[in-house]
Amino acid sequence: MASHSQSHEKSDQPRTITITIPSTRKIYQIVALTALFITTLVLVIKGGAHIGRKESALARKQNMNYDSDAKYDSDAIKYKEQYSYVKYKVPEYTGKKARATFVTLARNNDKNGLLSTVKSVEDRFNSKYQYDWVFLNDVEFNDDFKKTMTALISGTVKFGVIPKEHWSFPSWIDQDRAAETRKKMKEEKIIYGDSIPYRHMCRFESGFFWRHPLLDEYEYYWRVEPDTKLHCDIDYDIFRFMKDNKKKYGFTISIKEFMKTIPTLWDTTLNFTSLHPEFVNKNNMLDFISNDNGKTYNSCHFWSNFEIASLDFWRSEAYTKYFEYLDNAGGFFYERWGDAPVHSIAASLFLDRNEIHHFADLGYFHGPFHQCPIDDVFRLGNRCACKPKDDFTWKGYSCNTKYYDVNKLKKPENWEDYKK
Ligand SMILES: Nc1nc2c(ncn2[C@@H]2O[C@H](COP(=O)(O)OP(=O)(O)OP(=O)(O)O)[C@@H](O)[C@H]2O)c(=O)[nH]1
Ligand SMILES: *[C@@H]1O[C@H](CO)[C@@H](O)[C@H](O)[C@H]1NC(C)=O
Ligand SMILES: [Mg+2]
Repeated sequence: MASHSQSHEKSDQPRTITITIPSTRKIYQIVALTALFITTLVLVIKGGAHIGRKESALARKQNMNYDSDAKYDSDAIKYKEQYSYVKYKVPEYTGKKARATFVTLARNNDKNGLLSTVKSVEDRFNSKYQYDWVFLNDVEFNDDFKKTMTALISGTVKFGVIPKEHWSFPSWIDQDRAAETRKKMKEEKIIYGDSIPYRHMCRFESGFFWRHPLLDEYEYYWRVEPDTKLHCDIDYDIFRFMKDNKKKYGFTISIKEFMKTIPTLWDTTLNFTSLHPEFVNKNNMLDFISNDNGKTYNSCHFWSNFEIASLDFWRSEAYTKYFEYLDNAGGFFYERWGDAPVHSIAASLFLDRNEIHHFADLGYFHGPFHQCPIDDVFRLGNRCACKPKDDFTWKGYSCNTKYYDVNKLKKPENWEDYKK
């Protein structure tokens, strides 16, 4: 704001000077005018800076209130504020909508990685329905991030800070043991093996994102990560599809996990289910995640950087207790448990298999894998901007073939042409 007023004043300056003729009186006038001009300039700049300060003081105050009070439910209202930056306009959707939102966990420096991601989601889907978008961060989002995302997104955009206790070591974690693991995983060159923030991220996505007060009002969410992309047009309301068809968990890509990151996750899970057999669904999908009827985990999981799912599932007693059990076991820090296997094991055990849905039709990219519909009629009809030969769905390292087999789903005619 300050810099804008400044450049405007500057452009007036040459005009004032060119009308002067050198005489003593004129020189006095010039000096007086220049002084007046500088004073005005200073006042304008100060005014702008003052407004800037006021905004950040407000943001600081809200943040402080939040940090100082862990009872985030009662503080929810402070986060409901909408930013009123410049925003792109679309024809307003007035049809029926689900109670749903996009949710993105990001750092301030993820802004650039989100530009084309958000644009692809808006262009392919959201400009038609204008669903909200919630951004969460372990520190406050800066103004640049907020105004950029607000400008790109057709729905209401909200920014939240994660409470400290959702992004830190729980008291019962033995720090030496956690440090020992990181050292060992670094030596073994396990990706993110020595990272502390990555572990906080995995624990947060497993147990806490859905508890943020900004998500309280929603029933479904769609998780979006920076540097991902939607390849195809989506011309139906995906959230209403979830609700109308009683779906609780939707995925695009499934894949095998790196077992060195989760050596005791399955045994910990078995200990939990023997304590709580009542949570295991009678029509579960154990055969997707285990090849030996539950003795061992086959490492198949839904790639959770994309998720369209029910928040009520994570809020359920089964999942809440499961997460608590895992968190107490400490594997987020003593190993490197990812939110993908945690979510996937829970969905496969606690949901009815009919509540899980494979979105085969969206076209999706998160490095290094693509989902690209191999059916020509569909791909061309939905303007998919991807190459079917890049499609990961039917390749050996994917778990989708297994998913289709255990659920007796019909694969596309030409799927075997895309196995390699
Ligand atoms: N606020 C915040 N967000 C983070 C942090 N680390 C990761 N994230 C977000 O958490 C999500 C997952 O992190 P990624 O680094 O993409 O993890 P990944 O998908 O396993 O790994 P990549 O293959 O590198 O994408 C993304 O939405 C990130 O923006 C962090 O320290 N702070
Ligand atoms: C599971 O429970 C058994 C019996 O209490 C125990 O010996 C074992 O260590 C537990 N496994 C894990 C991974 O927690
Ligand atoms: Mg990622």
